[in-house]
Amino acid sequence: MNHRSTDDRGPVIRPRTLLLALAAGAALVAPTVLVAPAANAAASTLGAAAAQSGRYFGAATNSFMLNGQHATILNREFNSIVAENEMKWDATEPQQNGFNFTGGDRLVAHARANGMSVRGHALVWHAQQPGWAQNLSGTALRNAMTNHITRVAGHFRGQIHSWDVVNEAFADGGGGGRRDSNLQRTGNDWIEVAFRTARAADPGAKLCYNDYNTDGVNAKSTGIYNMVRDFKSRGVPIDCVGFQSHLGTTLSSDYQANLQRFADLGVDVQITELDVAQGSNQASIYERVTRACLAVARCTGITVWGVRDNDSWRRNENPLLFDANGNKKPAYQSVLNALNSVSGPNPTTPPPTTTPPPPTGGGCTASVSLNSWNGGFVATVKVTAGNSAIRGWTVRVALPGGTAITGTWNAQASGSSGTVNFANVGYNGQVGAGGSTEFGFQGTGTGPSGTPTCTAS
Ligand code: G2I
Repeated sequence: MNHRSTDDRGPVIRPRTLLLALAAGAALVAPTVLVAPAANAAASTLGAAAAQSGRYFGAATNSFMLNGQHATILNREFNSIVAENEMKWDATEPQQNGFNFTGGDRLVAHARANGMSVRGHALVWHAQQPGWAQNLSGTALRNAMTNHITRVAGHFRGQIHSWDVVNEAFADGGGGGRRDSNLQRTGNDWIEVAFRTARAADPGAKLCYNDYNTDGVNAKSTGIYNMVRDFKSRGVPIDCVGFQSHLGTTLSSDYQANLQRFADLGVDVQITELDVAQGSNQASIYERVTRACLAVARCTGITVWGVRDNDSWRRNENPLLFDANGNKKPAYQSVLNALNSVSGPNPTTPPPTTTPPPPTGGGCTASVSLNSWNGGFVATVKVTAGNSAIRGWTVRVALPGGTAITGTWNAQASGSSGTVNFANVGYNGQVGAGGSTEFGFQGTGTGPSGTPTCTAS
C-alpha cells in the first residue's frame, strides 16, 4: 500500500480545481497541465519519502537553532524532531523539584506548528545529571529519579511519540553487563522502575531503551537483548529499543539482523542518533542503515543527530547529510533514493486477533512480588486463571496505613490507599485456563503484605 501524503506530489491541478477556475472565468491556456502524478512518483524530501512506508525521518535540534538556514532545512526535510539536549535531566530539573521546560516547550511548539512529531530524549541517564542528583545515592536518588520521570513525562504527556526512558545503561567491552553508575548502585531494578514510572506518567508514549555501540550482534547488544526479553516475559512496559548508530567508516554486516532479532522480541526498533564519519563510505553506510530499517517491519523511523555538519557534536568529522553551507551531500541523495525505493512494509502492530472470547467461569488467584526500599516500593502482581478461562478479574489488595499508590500499569485501581481493587483493563481481562497475566503498581510507604484475593468474571 502506498502511504505517500499529498504534499510530496508537486503542483498538480485537480479536476475540481479546474472546474472552479473555469467557473470563475479564469483563462485556461494549457489544458494539458492536468497531469496525474505517476503512481510511484519519488518523494523529494526525507520526511515525505519515509512516510511512504509509514515511517518518520527526524533530526536532533536545539531551540536556539530554530531560525535561519537550519530551520529552513529542518522544516522542509524532516517530519520528526528530538531535543539534542533540552529534555535531559540537567536541563529540565536544574534544582531538585525545580523544573524548567522552556527549551523543550519551544521545540514541541515548533514541531506542532510544522506538522512534525517529537521523540523525547532522555528521562534518565548516568550523564548530564544536574549536580544535585550526582550527589545523591540510594533511596534519595531512586525517589528523585521517579519524581523526575513523573514530572517530565507528565509535563509532555500526549506530545511525545517515543521516549528514551533509559539511556546508555550498559557497559562497553565484552561482559554484556550493566554500566556502573549512581543509578545502577540504587539496585538492578532501577531500569524497570523507570519504565513503569514512565508508563504511568504518559501511557500513550512508546517507551524505549536507547544505547550506542549496539550496531550488530555483540556482547553489549546481547546484554540489552536479554534485558528486553526478560522485561517482555515479566510484563515490564517496554515498547522499543533505540539504536543510536554513531558510526565510523565501517558498518557491521549484521546490522540489519541485529535490528530484526530485537523486533522479534515484540518491540519496535528505531535508529535514534544516526551520524557517520565523513569518508569514502559515508554515503553507502547511510544507505545501508536506511535499507536495514526499511527491511525490518518494526523499524518505525530514523533520526539523524543534527542537520548540517557544523551543527554536529562531531563537527570535525562532517558526519551529517547537509554540509556547513546547507547543501545536500551525496549521503543525502543515497538516503533519499533508498527511502524512495520502498513503499512498504508499513510498520505495523500485530493484526488484531479474532479469537472468540472464552466462556465465563473459573476462578483466579493472585500473588505479589515486591521490590521495596526505604520509603517506596514497586509491586508486581501475577493473576492466574484456574482450570477454566476467565473474561475479567479484580484483585483486592490491602495496603498498610501511610502507604499511597502513585502509579498503576496494566490495571485500573479503585483508589490509592487502604483497600484497593485492581480491575483488568481492556487487553488483559481474558486469561486462558491455567494461564496468567501481570499488572503492577508503585507507591510511597510500605508495600502490601499477605496474599491478595482474586475474583474472576
Ligand atoms: O554524545 C553524543 C550523544 C550520545 N547519545 C546520547 C546523546 O544525548 C548524546 O548527545 C550529546 C549532544 O550531542 C551534545 O551536544 O550529548 C552531549 C552531552 O550531553 C552534548 O554535549 C553537551 C556539552 O558536553 C556540554 O558542555 C553542553 O553544555 O551539550 C551541552 C549543552 O549544549
